[in-house]
Amino acid sequence: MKNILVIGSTGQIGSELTMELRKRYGGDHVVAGYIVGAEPKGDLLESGPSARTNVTDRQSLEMAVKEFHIDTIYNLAALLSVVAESRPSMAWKIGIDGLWNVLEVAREYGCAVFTPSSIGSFGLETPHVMTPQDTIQRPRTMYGITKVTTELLSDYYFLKYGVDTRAVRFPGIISNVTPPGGGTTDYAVDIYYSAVKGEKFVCPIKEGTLMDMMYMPDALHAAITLMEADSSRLVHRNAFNIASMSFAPETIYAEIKKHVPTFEMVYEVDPLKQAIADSWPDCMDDSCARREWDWKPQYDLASMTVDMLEKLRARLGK
Ligand code: AKB
Repeated sequence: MKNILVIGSTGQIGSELTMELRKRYGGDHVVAGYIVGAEPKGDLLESGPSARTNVTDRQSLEMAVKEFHIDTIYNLAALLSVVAESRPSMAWKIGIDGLWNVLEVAREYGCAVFTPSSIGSFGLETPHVMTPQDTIQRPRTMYGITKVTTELLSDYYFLKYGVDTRAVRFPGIISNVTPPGGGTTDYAVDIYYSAVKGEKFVCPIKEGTLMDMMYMPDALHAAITLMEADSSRLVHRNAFNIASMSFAPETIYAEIKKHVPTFEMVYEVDPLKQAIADSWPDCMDDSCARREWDWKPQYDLASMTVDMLEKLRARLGK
């Protein structure tokens, strides 16, 4: 990776991934791609170049790739699972028509492409415990359908045209910088904000619902090391299961309570979120990622909780 374009650089993952890539590759070599209405600000704006790149507008992608001699594209443009259910055609337009544009530009200009998939690519018929790398997927949400299509289309461009496509299936990502918007796993971020603000947390997910989660530093490490990995070792490409922790609401609540003893949580289950969560794995088997590109997470629930509370307290002045 010499010159990198991050599409969706102001989103939850993009904002931190762009800064991390700039630390490693130099500010001038990492372009923050944004859409009108979500322009980069502060450090993101000042630490390197930015370019308007709307995945639904192929010309905007081509202009950025040509101007900055891009060889690697991180395509993070997508709607999350809950919002995709209320805007299915938009989810398809951004996730799949957009991906098509990205892959076509990558084919023409010889770029490698990372387009994440998710635990949302699995469905009710998927084995839920230690979900294998290669298994039944068949999701019934529009988010899941776009994620399975993303995996297939990315593999197609690799097999047919030799485009170097690689991806991971992200679990719910927990971070303290840019909040997620419209996901099923968002509760695991929101709960920390409530704890630090001294508010009671209303949990939209039922007790006992297990989902894979991951702390942002591990997610960034995965996205970067996979793209840096030796291609000849990769048996899989789109997309690798990666895992670091799996928990239910009562477990994260109990972990936070160790540090904030007065913290309270009540349940008010959201049926849409619950149905989506019930169709996702309890925990994934990530042995292929470990074997093929040495994936190894750093954080578990306890160490993530210490770091999240410390960072949020500092940022919110609590
Ligand atoms: C969501 O909840 O929609 C995302 C995901 C797990 O893909 N965080």
